[in-house]
Amino acid sequence: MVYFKNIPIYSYDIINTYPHDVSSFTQGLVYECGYLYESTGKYNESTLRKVELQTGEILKLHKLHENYFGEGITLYHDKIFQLTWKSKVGFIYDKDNFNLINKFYYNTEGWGITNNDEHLIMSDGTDEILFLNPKNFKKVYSIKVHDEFKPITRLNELEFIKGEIYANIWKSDKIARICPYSGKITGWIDLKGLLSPKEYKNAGTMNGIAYDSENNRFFVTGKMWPKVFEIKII
Ligand SMILES: [Ca+2]
Repeated sequence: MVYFKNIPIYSYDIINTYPHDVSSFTQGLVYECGYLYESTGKYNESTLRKVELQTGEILKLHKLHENYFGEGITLYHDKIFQLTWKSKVGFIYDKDNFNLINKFYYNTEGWGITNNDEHLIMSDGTDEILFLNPKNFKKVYSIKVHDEFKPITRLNELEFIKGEIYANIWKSDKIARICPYSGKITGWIDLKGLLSPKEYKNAGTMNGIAYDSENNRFFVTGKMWPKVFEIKII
């Protein structure tokens, strides 16, 4: 195991690859029962989509109004919660038909979202992670993410996995593993080299972590990446 500033740095093995829409500016990613749910960003291009993992086929697509820049999503009690970047509004959809059920509002930017079944867990681009009541969307508490020396900012797409928060760091090849109580970084996963140099030319930053809890499978992708990778963390 390699350590940096007393924090373990994990590497990866590629278990499998799946096709990914290269026009997809990935902002949120979750997995359930053979399907990925994905949120994409950019004004006038933002979407929510249901994608078959194996084929990359888009089975359902919802376009956001042109004024909204889509951000993170999470699946909570058969509903999809989707953030927008600067509009301070989130959308709640029926998971099965993408019908809009409700909206919710927040005071920060919206970046990533996940949940631990008790709270919605949200990042806003800073070092803060907010824990929200999923019924009234009020902040219950928050944590400040840090290593031994400094705050870790630009926390982006999130996934709550086995008691830890995993976070993409915007413009970085690393995923942070975060203690949800203290905010302390418990590890880094260095995903450099996932895409070949040629693939990387047309691709954006890594963003998108999804977890298959039934089969313990871990998926990552990025903005305009040609592939979704199933990886094993080592
Ligand atoms: Ca995620």
